Amino acid sequence: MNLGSALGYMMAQAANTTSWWKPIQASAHAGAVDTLFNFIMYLCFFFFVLIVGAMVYFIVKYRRKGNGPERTSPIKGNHTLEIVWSVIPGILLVLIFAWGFKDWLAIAVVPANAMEVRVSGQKWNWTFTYPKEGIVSADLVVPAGQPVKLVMTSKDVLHSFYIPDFRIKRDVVPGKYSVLWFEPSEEATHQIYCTEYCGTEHSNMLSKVKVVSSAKYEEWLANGGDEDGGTPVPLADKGKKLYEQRGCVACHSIDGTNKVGPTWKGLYGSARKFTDGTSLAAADENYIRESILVPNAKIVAGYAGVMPSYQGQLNDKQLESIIEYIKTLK
Ligand code: HEC
Ligand SMILES: [Cu+2]
Repeated sequence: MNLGSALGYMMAQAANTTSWWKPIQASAHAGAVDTLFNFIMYLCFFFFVLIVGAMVYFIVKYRRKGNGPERTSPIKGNHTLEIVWSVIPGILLVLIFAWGFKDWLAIAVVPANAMEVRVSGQKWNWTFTYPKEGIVSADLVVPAGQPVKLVMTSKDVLHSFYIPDFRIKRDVVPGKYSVLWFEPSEEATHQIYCTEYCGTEHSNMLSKVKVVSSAKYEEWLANGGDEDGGTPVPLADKGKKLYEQRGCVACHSIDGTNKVGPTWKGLYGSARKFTDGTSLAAADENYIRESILVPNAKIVAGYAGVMPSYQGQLNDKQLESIIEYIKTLK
Protein backbone atom coordinates (compact mmCIF):
# COMPACT_ATOMS: atom_id res chain seq x y z
CA MET A 1 0.00 0.00 0.00
CA ASN A 2 1.54 3.33 -0.94
CA LEU A 3 1.36 6.42 1.22
CA GLY A 4 -1.55 7.93 -0.72
CA SER A 5 -3.77 4.89 -0.45
CA ALA A 6 -2.73 4.38 3.18
CA LEU A 7 -3.83 7.92 4.00
CA GLY A 8 -7.05 7.49 2.08
CA TYR A 9 -7.68 4.28 3.95
CA MET A 10 -7.05 5.90 7.32
CA MET A 11 -9.42 8.73 6.46
CA ALA A 12 -12.10 6.28 5.42
CA GLN A 13 -11.55 4.48 8.70
CA ALA A 14 -11.79 7.73 10.65
CA ALA A 15 -15.03 8.61 8.85
CA ASN A 16 -16.49 5.31 10.04
CA THR A 17 -16.00 6.16 13.67
CA THR A 18 -17.96 8.68 15.66
CA SER A 19 -14.96 10.70 16.74
CA TRP A 20 -11.79 11.94 15.03
CA TRP A 21 -9.87 11.07 18.13
CA LYS A 22 -10.34 7.51 19.29
CA PRO A 23 -12.07 4.54 17.63
CA ILE A 24 -15.60 3.77 18.82
CA GLN A 25 -15.96 1.76 22.02
CA ALA A 26 -17.45 -1.56 20.99
CA SER A 27 -16.48 -4.05 23.70
CA ALA A 28 -16.86 -4.52 27.42
CA HIS A 29 -13.18 -3.56 27.89
CA ALA A 30 -13.19 -0.40 25.83
CA GLY A 31 -14.64 2.01 28.41
CA ALA A 32 -12.17 1.04 31.14
CA VAL A 33 -9.18 1.23 28.81
CA ASP A 34 -10.19 4.70 27.63
CA THR A 35 -10.83 5.98 31.15
CA LEU A 36 -7.32 5.04 32.25
CA PHE A 37 -5.87 6.40 29.01
CA ASN A 38 -7.66 9.72 29.56
CA PHE A 39 -6.57 9.89 33.20
CA ILE A 40 -2.90 9.44 32.28
CA MET A 41 -3.18 11.86 29.40
CA TYR A 42 -4.83 14.66 31.40
CA LEU A 43 -2.37 14.09 34.25
CA CYS A 44 0.46 14.57 31.75
CA PHE A 45 -1.19 17.71 30.36
CA PHE A 46 -1.50 19.09 33.88
CA PHE A 47 2.16 18.49 34.74
CA PHE A 48 3.29 19.67 31.33
CA VAL A 49 1.58 23.01 31.84
CA LEU A 50 2.78 23.22 35.46
CA ILE A 51 6.43 22.43 34.70
CA VAL A 52 6.79 24.33 31.44
CA GLY A 53 4.82 27.24 32.97
CA ALA A 54 7.14 27.37 36.00
CA MET A 55 10.16 27.12 33.73
CA VAL A 56 9.04 30.04 31.55
CA TYR A 57 8.11 32.05 34.63
CA PHE A 58 11.55 31.53 36.21
CA ILE A 59 13.38 32.22 32.97
CA VAL A 60 11.65 35.58 32.75
CA LYS A 61 11.75 36.41 36.44
CA TYR A 62 15.40 35.50 37.06
CA ARG A 63 16.87 36.63 33.76
CA ARG A 64 20.04 38.70 34.03
CA LYS A 65 19.06 42.32 34.40
CA GLY A 66 21.24 45.28 33.45
CA ASN A 67 24.66 44.76 35.00
CA GLY A 68 23.47 42.50 37.80
CA PRO A 69 25.65 39.62 39.10
CA GLU A 70 26.86 37.06 36.59
CA ARG A 71 25.56 34.17 38.73
CA THR A 72 22.70 33.92 41.15
CA SER A 73 23.49 32.98 44.76
CA PRO A 74 23.68 29.15 45.20
CA ILE A 75 20.53 27.36 46.39
CA LYS A 76 20.81 24.79 49.22
CA GLY A 77 18.48 21.78 49.56
CA ASN A 78 14.89 22.38 50.58
CA HIS A 79 13.59 19.24 52.36
CA THR A 80 9.94 20.13 52.19
CA LEU A 81 10.15 20.73 48.44
CA GLU A 82 12.13 17.54 47.83
CA ILE A 83 9.69 15.38 49.79
CA VAL A 84 6.73 16.98 48.02
CA TRP A 85 8.09 16.37 44.54
CA SER A 86 9.03 12.78 45.33
CA VAL A 87 6.00 11.71 47.34
CA ILE A 88 3.26 13.16 45.10
CA PRO A 89 4.59 11.62 41.85
CA GLY A 90 5.28 8.40 43.82
CA ILE A 91 1.64 8.21 44.90
CA LEU A 92 0.47 8.95 41.34
CA LEU A 93 2.69 6.20 39.90
CA VAL A 94 1.44 3.63 42.40
CA LEU A 95 -2.12 4.69 41.56
CA ILE A 96 -1.48 4.28 37.82
CA PHE A 97 0.11 0.88 38.42
CA ALA A 98 -2.72 -0.41 40.62
CA TRP A 99 -5.39 0.92 38.25
CA GLY A 100 -3.60 -0.50 35.19
CA PHE A 101 -3.11 -3.86 36.89
CA LYS A 102 -6.79 -4.09 37.75
CA ASP A 103 -7.81 -3.38 34.13
CA TRP A 104 -5.11 -5.70 32.80
CA LEU A 105 -6.41 -8.56 35.00
CA ALA A 106 -9.90 -8.06 33.61
CA ILE A 107 -8.52 -8.37 30.08
CA ALA A 108 -6.17 -11.27 30.92
CA VAL A 109 -8.60 -13.54 32.76
CA VAL A 110 -11.03 -15.21 30.37
CA PRO A 111 -14.55 -15.74 31.79
CA ALA A 112 -15.66 -19.38 32.04
CA ASN A 113 -18.66 -18.89 29.75
CA ALA A 114 -16.59 -17.63 26.81
CA MET A 115 -17.03 -19.39 23.48
CA GLU A 116 -13.80 -20.38 21.77
CA VAL A 117 -12.55 -19.50 18.31
CA ARG A 118 -9.14 -20.48 16.93
CA VAL A 119 -7.24 -17.82 15.06
CA SER A 120 -4.50 -18.63 12.61
CA GLY A 121 -2.28 -15.91 11.18
CA GLN A 122 -0.25 -16.48 8.08
CA LYS A 123 1.25 -14.28 5.39
CA TRP A 124 -1.02 -12.41 4.76
CA ASN A 125 -4.43 -13.25 6.09
CA TRP A 126 -6.32 -14.41 9.14
CA THR A 127 -8.34 -17.63 9.37
CA PHE A 128 -10.92 -18.33 12.06
CA THR A 129 -11.84 -21.88 13.02
CA TYR A 130 -14.87 -22.75 15.13
CA PRO A 131 -13.70 -25.96 16.81
CA LYS A 132 -17.08 -27.38 17.83
CA GLU A 133 -18.75 -26.81 14.46
CA GLY A 134 -15.64 -27.38 12.36
CA ILE A 135 -16.32 -24.16 10.47
CA VAL A 136 -13.43 -22.29 8.88
CA SER A 137 -14.09 -18.65 8.07
CA ALA A 138 -12.23 -15.64 6.70
CA ASP A 139 -14.22 -13.31 8.97
CA LEU A 140 -14.73 -13.58 12.68
CA VAL A 141 -18.49 -13.89 13.20
CA VAL A 142 -19.70 -13.64 16.81
CA PRO A 143 -22.97 -12.97 18.64
CA ALA A 144 -23.34 -9.62 20.45
CA GLY A 145 -22.97 -9.72 24.23
CA GLN A 146 -21.22 -13.10 24.20
CA PRO A 147 -17.69 -13.33 25.66
CA VAL A 148 -15.36 -14.77 23.02
CA LYS A 149 -12.00 -16.41 23.70
CA LEU A 150 -9.48 -16.38 20.87
CA VAL A 151 -6.74 -19.02 20.86
CA MET A 152 -4.25 -17.71 18.36
CA THR A 153 -1.19 -19.04 16.59
CA SER A 154 0.86 -18.26 13.50
CA LYS A 155 1.85 -20.57 10.66
CA ASP A 156 4.93 -18.61 9.70
CA VAL A 157 6.26 -15.40 11.26
CA LEU A 158 5.24 -13.10 14.11
CA HIS A 159 1.90 -11.39 13.58
CA SER A 160 -0.19 -9.36 15.98
CA PHE A 161 -3.96 -9.44 16.27
CA TYR A 162 -5.56 -6.05 16.80
CA ILE A 163 -9.18 -4.83 16.95
CA PRO A 164 -9.02 -1.10 17.76
CA ASP A 165 -12.78 -0.78 18.39
CA PHE A 166 -12.48 -3.47 21.08
CA ARG A 167 -9.18 -2.11 22.53
CA ILE A 168 -7.54 -5.53 22.35
CA LYS A 169 -4.24 -6.54 20.81
CA ARG A 170 -1.84 -9.44 21.27
CA ASP A 171 1.12 -10.97 19.46
CA VAL A 172 0.46 -14.12 17.43
CA VAL A 173 3.52 -16.34 17.60
CA PRO A 174 4.51 -19.40 15.54
CA GLY A 175 4.73 -22.62 17.56
CA LYS A 176 2.76 -21.31 20.51
CA TYR A 177 -0.74 -20.21 21.47
CA SER A 178 -1.64 -16.79 22.77
CA VAL A 179 -5.04 -15.98 24.19
CA LEU A 180 -7.23 -12.90 23.96
CA TRP A 181 -10.85 -12.36 24.86
CA PHE A 182 -13.53 -9.74 24.32
CA GLU A 183 -17.22 -9.18 24.74
CA PRO A 184 -18.68 -7.29 21.76
CA SER A 185 -21.41 -4.89 22.84
CA GLU A 186 -23.52 -4.28 19.74
CA GLU A 187 -24.26 -5.64 16.29
CA ALA A 188 -21.75 -4.02 13.96
CA THR A 189 -18.76 -4.80 11.79
CA HIS A 190 -15.26 -3.88 12.93
CA GLN A 191 -11.82 -3.90 11.34
CA ILE A 192 -9.11 -6.37 12.35
CA TYR A 193 -5.48 -5.46 11.68
CA CYS A 194 -2.10 -7.12 11.89
CA THR A 195 0.18 -4.80 13.88
CA GLU A 196 3.44 -6.69 13.55
CA TYR A 197 5.32 -5.89 10.36
CA CYS A 198 5.32 -9.31 8.67
CA GLY A 199 6.36 -8.77 5.07
CA THR A 200 5.49 -6.94 1.86
CA GLU A 201 1.69 -7.30 2.08
CA HIS A 202 1.49 -6.72 5.83
CA SER A 203 -0.78 -3.69 5.41
CA ASN A 204 -3.28 -5.86 3.52
CA MET A 205 -3.49 -8.43 6.30
CA LEU A 206 -7.03 -7.33 7.10
CA SER A 207 -10.14 -9.13 8.27
CA LYS A 208 -13.49 -8.15 9.68
CA VAL A 209 -15.20 -9.07 12.92
CA LYS A 210 -18.94 -9.26 12.33
CA VAL A 211 -21.01 -8.95 15.48
CA VAL A 212 -24.50 -10.27 14.80
CA SER A 213 -27.64 -11.17 16.78
CA SER A 214 -27.63 -14.62 18.35
CA ALA A 215 -30.39 -15.70 15.94
CA LYS A 216 -28.29 -14.65 12.96
CA TYR A 217 -25.26 -16.35 14.47
CA GLU A 218 -27.15 -19.64 14.86
CA GLU A 219 -28.31 -19.32 11.25
CA TRP A 220 -24.73 -18.70 10.14
CA LEU A 221 -23.54 -21.79 12.00
CA ALA A 222 -26.39 -23.87 10.57
CA ASN A 223 -25.32 -22.83 7.07
CA GLY A 224 -21.83 -24.09 7.80
CA GLY A 225 -20.50 -20.56 7.93
CA ASP A 226 -21.60 -19.83 4.38
CA GLU A 227 -22.26 -16.17 4.12
CA ASP A 228 -24.63 -16.49 1.20
CA GLY A 229 -27.08 -17.84 3.76
CA GLY A 230 -27.99 -20.97 1.82
CA THR A 231 -28.88 -19.26 -1.48
CA PRO A 232 -26.98 -21.01 -4.24
CA VAL A 233 -24.16 -18.96 -5.71
CA PRO A 234 -22.11 -19.96 -8.78
CA LEU A 235 -18.90 -21.61 -7.65
CA ALA A 236 -16.76 -19.16 -9.61
CA ASP A 237 -18.31 -16.22 -7.70
CA LYS A 238 -17.60 -17.96 -4.45
CA GLY A 239 -14.06 -18.60 -5.66
CA LYS A 240 -13.56 -14.90 -6.41
CA LYS A 241 -14.68 -14.05 -2.89
CA LEU A 242 -12.30 -16.61 -1.40
CA TYR A 243 -9.49 -15.24 -3.57
CA GLU A 244 -9.95 -11.88 -1.85
CA GLN A 245 -10.88 -13.07 1.64
CA ARG A 246 -8.27 -15.80 2.04
CA GLY A 247 -5.43 -13.56 0.99
CA CYS A 248 -4.54 -15.24 -2.33
CA VAL A 249 -4.88 -11.69 -3.70
CA ALA A 250 -1.74 -10.71 -1.80
CA CYS A 251 0.47 -12.91 -3.98
CA HIS A 252 -1.57 -13.69 -7.12
CA SER A 253 -2.95 -11.19 -9.61
CA ILE A 254 -5.77 -11.89 -12.05
CA ASP A 255 -4.70 -9.32 -14.65
CA GLY A 256 -1.51 -10.93 -15.94
CA THR A 257 1.01 -9.16 -13.72
CA ASN A 258 3.24 -11.41 -11.62
CA LYS A 259 3.52 -10.62 -7.91
CA VAL A 260 5.10 -12.80 -5.22
CA GLY A 261 3.39 -15.67 -7.06
CA PRO A 262 2.42 -16.18 -10.72
CA THR A 263 -0.71 -14.53 -12.08
CA TRP A 264 -3.85 -16.65 -12.35
CA LYS A 265 -4.73 -15.14 -15.70
CA GLY A 266 -4.55 -17.86 -18.33
CA LEU A 267 -3.28 -20.39 -15.76
CA TYR A 268 -5.87 -23.07 -16.44
CA GLY A 269 -4.84 -25.22 -19.38
CA SER A 270 -1.45 -23.55 -19.82
CA ALA A 271 1.93 -25.35 -19.82
CA ARG A 272 3.87 -25.13 -16.53
CA LYS A 273 7.63 -25.37 -15.96
CA PHE A 274 9.02 -26.17 -12.52
CA THR A 275 12.25 -25.42 -10.72
CA ASP A 276 13.24 -29.11 -10.65
CA GLY A 277 13.30 -29.17 -14.47
CA THR A 278 10.04 -31.09 -14.88
CA SER A 279 7.07 -29.65 -16.69
CA LEU A 280 3.35 -30.12 -17.19
CA ALA A 281 1.62 -29.84 -20.57
CA ALA A 282 -1.56 -28.27 -19.24
CA ALA A 283 -2.52 -27.08 -15.73
CA ASP A 284 -5.67 -29.00 -14.82
CA GLU A 285 -7.91 -29.30 -11.75
CA ASN A 286 -5.58 -31.78 -10.06
CA TYR A 287 -2.57 -29.58 -10.52
CA ILE A 288 -4.37 -26.53 -9.09
CA ARG A 289 -5.71 -28.49 -6.16
CA GLU A 290 -2.25 -29.84 -5.38
CA SER A 291 -0.74 -26.35 -5.75
CA ILE A 292 -3.09 -25.12 -3.02
CA LEU A 293 -2.76 -28.04 -0.61
CA VAL A 294 0.93 -28.95 -1.14
CA PRO A 295 2.42 -25.82 -2.76
CA ASN A 296 5.97 -27.10 -2.55
CA ALA A 297 5.29 -30.35 -4.42
CA LYS A 298 5.98 -28.47 -7.68
CA ILE A 299 7.45 -25.00 -7.59
CA VAL A 300 6.83 -22.89 -10.66
CA ALA A 301 10.10 -21.92 -12.36
CA GLY A 302 11.16 -18.39 -11.49
CA TYR A 303 9.41 -18.38 -8.10
CA ALA A 304 10.35 -19.20 -4.53
CA GLY A 305 8.50 -21.83 -2.51
CA VAL A 306 6.91 -19.29 -0.19
CA MET A 307 3.26 -20.15 -0.64
CA PRO A 308 1.72 -21.45 2.60
CA SER A 309 -0.26 -24.69 2.47
CA TYR A 310 -4.03 -24.35 2.80
CA GLN A 311 -4.42 -27.97 3.93
CA GLY A 312 -7.19 -28.08 6.51
CA GLN A 313 -8.15 -24.47 5.85
CA LEU A 314 -10.17 -24.81 2.68
CA ASN A 315 -12.80 -27.52 2.37
CA ASP A 316 -13.57 -29.37 -0.87
CA LYS A 317 -16.31 -26.98 -1.91
CA GLN A 318 -14.02 -24.01 -1.37
CA LEU A 319 -11.22 -25.67 -3.34
CA GLU A 320 -13.62 -26.36 -6.19
CA SER A 321 -14.86 -22.78 -6.09
CA ILE A 322 -11.31 -21.46 -6.43
CA ILE A 323 -10.59 -23.87 -9.28
CA GLU A 324 -13.79 -22.77 -11.06
CA TYR A 325 -12.81 -19.15 -10.58
CA ILE A 326 -9.29 -19.72 -11.98
CA LYS A 327 -10.89 -21.40 -15.02
CA THR A 328 -12.80 -18.20 -15.80
CA LEU A 329 -9.61 -16.11 -15.88
CA LYS A 330 -8.70 -16.53 -19.52
C1 HEC B 1 2.65 -15.65 0.33
C2 HEC B 1 2.27 -15.58 -1.02
C3 HEC B 1 1.19 -16.51 -1.53
C4 HEC B 1 -0.10 -16.65 -1.09
C5 HEC B 1 -0.77 -15.92 0.08
C6 HEC B 1 -0.73 -17.59 -1.96
N1 HEC B 1 0.15 -18.04 -2.90
FE1 HEC B 1 -0.21 -19.39 -4.39
N2 HEC B 1 1.72 -19.28 -4.98
C7 HEC B 1 2.69 -18.45 -4.43
C8 HEC B 1 3.96 -18.68 -5.12
C9 HEC B 1 5.27 -17.97 -4.81
C10 HEC B 1 3.70 -19.64 -6.11
C11 HEC B 1 4.72 -20.21 -7.10
C12 HEC B 1 5.60 -21.22 -6.43
C13 HEC B 1 4.91 -22.53 -6.21
O1 HEC B 1 4.49 -23.14 -7.20
O2 HEC B 1 4.78 -22.94 -5.05
C14 HEC B 1 2.30 -19.99 -6.00
C15 HEC B 1 1.63 -20.90 -6.83
C16 HEC B 1 0.28 -21.12 -6.84
C17 HEC B 1 -0.42 -21.92 -7.82
C18 HEC B 1 0.21 -22.54 -9.06
C19 HEC B 1 0.34 -21.37 -10.02
C20 HEC B 1 1.00 -21.67 -11.34
O3 HEC B 1 1.25 -20.69 -12.04
O4 HEC B 1 1.27 -22.84 -11.66
C21 HEC B 1 -1.75 -21.91 -7.47
C22 HEC B 1 -2.90 -22.58 -8.22
C23 HEC B 1 -1.86 -21.13 -6.26
N3 HEC B 1 -0.62 -20.67 -5.92
C24 HEC B 1 -3.06 -20.92 -5.59
C25 HEC B 1 -3.18 -20.13 -4.44
C26 HEC B 1 -4.41 -19.94 -3.71
C27 HEC B 1 -5.74 -20.57 -4.08
C28 HEC B 1 -4.14 -19.10 -2.68
C29 HEC B 1 -5.10 -18.57 -1.61
C30 HEC B 1 -5.98 -19.53 -0.97
C31 HEC B 1 -2.72 -18.77 -2.75
N4 HEC B 1 -2.18 -19.42 -3.83
C32 HEC B 1 -2.07 -17.96 -1.86
C33 HEC B 1 2.51 -17.57 -3.39
C34 HEC B 1 1.34 -17.41 -2.66
CU1 LIG C 1 0.97 -10.07 9.91
